[in-house]
Amino acid sequence: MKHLTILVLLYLPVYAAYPLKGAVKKREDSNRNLVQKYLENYYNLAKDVKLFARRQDNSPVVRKIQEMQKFLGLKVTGKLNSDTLEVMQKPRCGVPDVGHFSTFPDMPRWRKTHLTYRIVDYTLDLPRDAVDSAIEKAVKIWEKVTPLTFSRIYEGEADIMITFAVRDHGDFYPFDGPGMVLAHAYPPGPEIYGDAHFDDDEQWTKDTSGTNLFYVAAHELGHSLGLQHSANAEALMYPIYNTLTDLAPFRLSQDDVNGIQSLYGPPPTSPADPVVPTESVPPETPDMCDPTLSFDAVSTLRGEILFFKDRYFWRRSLWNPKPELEFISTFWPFLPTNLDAAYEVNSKDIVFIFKGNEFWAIRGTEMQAGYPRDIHTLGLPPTIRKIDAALSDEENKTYFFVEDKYWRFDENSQSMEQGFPRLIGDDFPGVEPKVDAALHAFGFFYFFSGSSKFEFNPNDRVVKRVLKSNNWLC
Ligand SMILES: *[C@@H]1O[C@H](CO)[C@@H](O)[C@H](O)[C@H]1NC(C)=O
Ligand SMILES: [Ca+2]
Ligand SMILES: [Zn+2]
Ligand SMILES: [Zn+2]
Repeated sequence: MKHLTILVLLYLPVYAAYPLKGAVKKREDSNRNLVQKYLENYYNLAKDVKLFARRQDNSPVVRKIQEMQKFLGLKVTGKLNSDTLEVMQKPRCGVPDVGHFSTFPDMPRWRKTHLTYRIVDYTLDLPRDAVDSAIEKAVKIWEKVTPLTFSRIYEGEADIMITFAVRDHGDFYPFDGPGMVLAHAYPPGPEIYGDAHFDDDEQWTKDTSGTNLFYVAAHELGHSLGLQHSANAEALMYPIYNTLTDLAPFRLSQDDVNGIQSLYGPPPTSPADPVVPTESVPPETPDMCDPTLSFDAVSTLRGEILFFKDRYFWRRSLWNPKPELEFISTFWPFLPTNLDAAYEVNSKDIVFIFKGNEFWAIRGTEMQAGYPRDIHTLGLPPTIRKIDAALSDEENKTYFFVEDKYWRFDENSQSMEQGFPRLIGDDFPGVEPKVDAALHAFGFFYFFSGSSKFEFNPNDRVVKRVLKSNNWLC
């Protein structure tokens, strides 16, 4: 606890400068407890974290506060300002926002498309049929956008066991009385995995006068199906419970739909289509040595090469011959999955990431202010809905590849150059459109197309070699 005394004195110096009166002291103590618990519970702050006596901008606690501010969409200051304290006191889900990838075994999705759920016990706040219908409605939300089907069972072990409980309830995460934590749920797997627990010290309601059961259940079922928290405040999977004013127009955000479909794929298009899980469900983890492997996007980042695929990426460092597979969300929780393109502007230490009509700018793990932006602000014509690939060369020229054409953008003047688009086939002879991903590295332009990679020399404008897309990984 000593280190948090230091923390609070550092960041709320107004209290430290005067003799502490009882009320201020009390508030300070409760803020201190709140911050410590919040960062430990949701941001994986180590319980024995050491703080330095003097202010350190990169101390673990400051970094955790920044991480939290970024995730929750607050101004990133690293300081416990009133906005931050206010958000920390809002009701929320009990599942951590970051840092559980290593804690939970790696079982992020169900390997079957038919799932069972069981309502094991009930809250007394609502009639039973109101609980039944709230849960059923929450299940339908996910059923509609995936190939998954659900059935309710009344005894025995269901995939998703739903319980209401107070305080200690047999897992390591006791509930906390009225307010704060509303519920939590476990990712897919056997036994407790997949289960959803609701804090019965909340006032559960059908409408929005108390805590709306349907809304919280829909969020928790997202976890039961394998989703983690989203940093997108519009998303159902955002960790904070936003007091609802109206439920009628409830719909999943695109962020939620993208997330769940990256795990299970979209629903079958018509009832006549058979559900073929092997086709509609993407492979668990892509195999970097799969000879047919293609990439969504490839970019350098501070001397490493990143290969993006679905919701993963491989990091290939020149210092470490063994590529590491990571979740995109571990590093950049605000980014979508299944990216379109990525490129680094070395001189600015920024990587730009593209998906659909949006793009993001990141420096290390930080999102730059003012993003995502619309790709048309770069000067691409309105008919372009997405780009396929991008790279930036040492002249600060960025190439955007779309179908069989490309545009060139000047990073110095921040404008699209005249005379474009041009045909890829005319200016990069030997490169086959369409391009999945592109990279500027080692003096070459690399074009990834399916399982092939074209090594193009921009000086004499010829393809030197055709390689396997994954030859740097495998
Ligand atoms: C590229 O941009 C950086 C900073 O934005 C600048 O310092 C550098 O001179 C530029 N290089 C060229 C070749 O224009
Ligand atoms: Ca609670
Ligand atoms: Zn949650
Ligand atoms: Zn529990």
